[in-house]
Amino acid sequence: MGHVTTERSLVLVKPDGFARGLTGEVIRRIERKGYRLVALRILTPTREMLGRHYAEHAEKPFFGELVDFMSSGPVTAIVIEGNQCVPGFRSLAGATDPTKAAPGTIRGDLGRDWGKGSTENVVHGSDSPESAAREMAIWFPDL
Ligand code: DAT
Ligand code: MG
Repeated sequence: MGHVTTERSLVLVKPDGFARGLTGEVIRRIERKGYRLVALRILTPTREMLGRHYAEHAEKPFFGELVDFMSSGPVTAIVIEGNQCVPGFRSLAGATDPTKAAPGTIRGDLGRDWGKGSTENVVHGSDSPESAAREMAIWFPDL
């Protein structure tokens, strides 16, 4: 009965997507897919928040550049809801590298390499329900 279990995912329209005016386009795709918006806020994340959000990548060579980029301007943080929306949004988002992401996906249609490889890739989506719960506590502590 797994498919009757509603779940939530944490989506971010990253600073590149926000600055390019793509928040509405990302929300449009989420809503057309049939997922429900639960919460939404615009904020410039602190490095402390990003250290928690990207804790799994703290030792990666790209971590410093990732935090610099993610703290460079406003993001739109969104909680979405719907059966299997965690893998469903990952599918909408496409592959991490926007150069390789398939056409039809958010990253494939709206993203590209602007000189920083995979760093600027328009959106974030939780990779598991457990990650979603952990991330929602960072971005929506009152939810
Ligand atoms: P995803 O966002 O698809 O879940 P991830 O969790 O592996 O990807 O990495 C988190 C973010 O870090 C990703 O959205 C962009 C950045 N990133 C990942 N791999 C990278 C790389 N090799 N070089 C530069 N940035 C990278
Ligand atoms: Mg990830």
